Amino acid sequence: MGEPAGRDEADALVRYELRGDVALIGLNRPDKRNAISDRFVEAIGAAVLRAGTEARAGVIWGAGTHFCAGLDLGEHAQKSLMQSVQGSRQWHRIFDLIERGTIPFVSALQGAVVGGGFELAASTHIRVAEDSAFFALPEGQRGIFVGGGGSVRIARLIGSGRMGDMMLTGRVLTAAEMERWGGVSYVVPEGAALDKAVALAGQAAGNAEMTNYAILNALPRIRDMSSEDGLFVESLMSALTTGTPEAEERLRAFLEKRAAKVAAPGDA
Ligand code: 1HE
Repeated sequence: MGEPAGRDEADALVRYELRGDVALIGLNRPDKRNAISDRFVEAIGAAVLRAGTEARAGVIWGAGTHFCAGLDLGEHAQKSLMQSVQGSRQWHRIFDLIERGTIPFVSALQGAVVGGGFELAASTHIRVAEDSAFFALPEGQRGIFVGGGGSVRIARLIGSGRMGDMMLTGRVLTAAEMERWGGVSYVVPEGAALDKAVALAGQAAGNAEMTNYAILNALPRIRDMSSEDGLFVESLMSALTTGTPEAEERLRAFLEKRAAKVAAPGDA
């Protein structure tokens, strides 16, 4: 996959680059297929926080031929029960910074998107998969369970029945199959995921900040509410976003014919 050049530290676990309004966060442990250790998940968290202060959207990508092989099983095998619980809780905290932070994230996926790698991708807001991407939850084969938020995020994304199928049978899905299951939004040819993800992040970066904040923080909460409560919170969020100076200017721009119209797919 086409990797970004320039400002990054090749020997760091995470590569970080700011491209305009978009922060590119690269998982950079290709010799271990980007398997996530304790130190690695901390580095991802630091990069996500940095992106939240410097960028208006972010992209998470993986160096090498695989996005991420999940939990570092070598490190995990050495853990006590309590360390294992604490490790999982730390993944939850850090992936929550992605899912319910201040800026939207797009993930660019190729090769293995496995176990914790799928959990990481599920914490991003948009998933772009290359044809080579494959998805699996081999926790059952390893004798463990998901611990990076998958039972919540992946189950809600593709349905707990399908997630259960993946975990029980070790089923491996192609990018096209995962698209049919709703787990990825875009399937692109080899080498095209990063550019597509950066373009989508750029689009999202152009939205009003408060609208993006509401998408990240109100939508998943409304999903967890009753319909009645969800509709009420929706009305409050709607009024709150409308009341910002940014919304006033954007609405005026449309009414004064200074803003782009919505174009039908395929239109220039
Ligand atoms: C690893 C890991 C890992 C690779 N932890 N070291 N995840 C899994 O069960 C997936 C396990 N990995 C694989 O099935 C394969 O490595 C891949 C399909 C991802 C890639 O295959 P391949 O042939 O390209 O690479 P490889 O030769 O298997 O691996 C290269 C090296 O990476 C090798 O180390 P080396 O020292 O022998 O070179 C592997 O041992 C190492 N490696 N994956 C540690 N995961 C928060 S809970 C989440 C729970 C889970 O994520 S469970 C799923 C775990």
